[in-house]
Amino acid sequence: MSPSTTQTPRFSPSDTTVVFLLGGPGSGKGTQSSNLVRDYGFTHLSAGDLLRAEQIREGSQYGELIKSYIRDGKIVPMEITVALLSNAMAEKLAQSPSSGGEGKARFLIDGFPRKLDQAVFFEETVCPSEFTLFLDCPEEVMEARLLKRGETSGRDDDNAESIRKRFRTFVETSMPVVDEFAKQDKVISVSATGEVEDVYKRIQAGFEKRGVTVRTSS
Ligand code: UP5
Ligand code: MG
Repeated sequence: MSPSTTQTPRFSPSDTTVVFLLGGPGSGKGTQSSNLVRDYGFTHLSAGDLLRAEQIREGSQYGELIKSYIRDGKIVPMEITVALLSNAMAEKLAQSPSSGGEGKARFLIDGFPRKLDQAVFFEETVCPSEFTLFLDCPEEVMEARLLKRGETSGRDDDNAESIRKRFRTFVETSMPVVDEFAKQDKVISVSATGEVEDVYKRIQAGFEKRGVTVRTSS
């Protein structure tokens, strides 16, 4: 995104790599993240997981708000999500500072940004992204996966009604983020149907093309 202000981001892309991982609900973001953490040394930050943790954190002033937004498949106000992500990044960097160059810290931000203004705000205030990995998956495949997961997940939004709302939000609000990054030639788009391992092979091929090197320890 082109910056609209001269604000300096909290983390510099010269020692921190940020990759966004986007895709519809149930496209396999969480599943493929585990593979990417193992083979590329990413620190995985799922915006949805951070919000769900904040929702149940004792003393959080946002618990009820997050709960109702997630159940309705709506996007939580970005100040909350960006603060959670930015603080999680700072925490990780405090534990293991980036050594720059080949040892540059790598963050895989799963399920964020979900709206164009979030992308702009994050890149201006937190860290510009290197690229976006997009998992492209038809709704009927995602729906079947989510309904199956809903039998055991306990997630408030894994029911037919919430899934429908999540799909609508994704198409209307989140897909424009992917389209915008694609215009900037910053998207690796991968078909997310078929076996988990086959999807992962496509991701690896995309990463190789882009010159992302394998790294086994984070
Ligand atoms: N599965 C995965 N890959 C498979 C494959 N190839 N073949 C067969 N099965 C496969 O996978 C979903 C299910 O499918 C699992 O059971 C898996 O085993 C199986 P998963 O990897 O969990 O998919 P993922 O894309 O991560 O699905 P998720 O449900 O997490 O996606 P959402 O984008 O809906 O969820 P998220 O947690 O990111 O967001 C939830 C809500 O939080 C949003 O709707 C929104 O209300 C809120 N939110 C914000 O407001 N702001 C944010 O920035 C982020 C979230
Ligand atoms: Mg997920």
